[in-house]
Amino acid sequence: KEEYDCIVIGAGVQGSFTAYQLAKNNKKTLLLEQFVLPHTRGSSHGQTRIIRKAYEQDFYTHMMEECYQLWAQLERETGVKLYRQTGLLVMGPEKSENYQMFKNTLQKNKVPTVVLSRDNFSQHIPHVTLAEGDGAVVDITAGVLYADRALRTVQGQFQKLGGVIRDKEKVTDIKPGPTVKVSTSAGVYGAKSVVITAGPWANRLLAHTGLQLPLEVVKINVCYWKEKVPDTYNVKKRFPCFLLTEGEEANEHIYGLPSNEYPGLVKICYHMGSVTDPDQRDKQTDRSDIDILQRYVARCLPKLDPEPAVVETCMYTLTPDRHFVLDCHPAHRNIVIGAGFSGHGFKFGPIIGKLLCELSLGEVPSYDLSPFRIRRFQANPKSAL
Ligand code: PYC
Repeated sequence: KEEYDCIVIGAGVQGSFTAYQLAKNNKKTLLLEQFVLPHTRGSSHGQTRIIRKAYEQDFYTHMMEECYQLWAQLERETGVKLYRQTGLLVMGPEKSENYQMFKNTLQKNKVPTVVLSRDNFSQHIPHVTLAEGDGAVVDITAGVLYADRALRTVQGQFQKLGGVIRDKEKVTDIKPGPTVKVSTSAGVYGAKSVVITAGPWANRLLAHTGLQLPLEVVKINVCYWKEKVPDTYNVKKRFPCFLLTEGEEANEHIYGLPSNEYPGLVKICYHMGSVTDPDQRDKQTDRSDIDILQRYVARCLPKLDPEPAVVETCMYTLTPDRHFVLDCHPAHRNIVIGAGFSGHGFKFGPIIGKLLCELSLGEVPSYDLSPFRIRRFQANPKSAL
């Protein structure tokens, strides 16, 4: 059997950055992926993602400070452009707790922002309706990450450092021990530590180790909306990404990105979907998230056709509190878990990679991981399986 210092299971954004960090630390690392790479069957595909420091909780904003630097470092190392600054417009009921949490976190952490008043809103953000009672603040350094390109780039760097990627190799068993034994559809490997970053498949893999986490997998309809007049909401016209904390249509966030990857099409998604089996996601045909978005687009984005022109699929793996799981396995400390990214993890890839690498090397993690520990689920039995 082939021996490694570490095996990372799942080559999405979190697994790929973890493998890259391990290889940078001179660890002999194997990155396993069940599908042929690149693929669109998990949660890391698509041309763009939002990057932002605007968050309800400080701890994410703090992590993003360093994370922006790590994205820039990867850009410098490779000469590949991965980030484009657009700003992020945060809107929501001025008096709501959620909107105030975003605004406070930005201001407390001295993130460069512009607060827009109702009077000057349409001058800065034309063709968007700000609902009665809504406030608006722009996180200036936010922008777009080129997601597919980022994934290819980090995997390429990992391989340049001597890392091994084996795709189309599904893990069939994990046997914990001082040397963890990982069996796949193609072979058996041993490693001093294993990192599980399998996205929607996390619990399937954890079942081999006697652990289940309270994770729920939902299917997201990623909708693209056609501009009635080309380039109204275009990245080149400095139209920003946006986030509506809550609105007339629903309580969950609505996100938008300026037209960029598909000319004339603006990406807008609802931050919730319907429960799915990750291997059967095409069987989940619920469109209630699309109905919500249609009503929102008709109300607030008058220069878009309120019928999605393209609908793509993604999956979120949700935890009960929507915070990540970044921890060692409670019974097998050399098995490390990165899971439950709850639809907002992509932008954190470089810092998650660093943290999971630190955990797998037995180092003290660079950030306080208490919001991300598994024991929080045990403290609240309702949220544990
Ligand atoms: O976390 O910014 C985000 C995001 C946008 C769409 C889904 N998640």
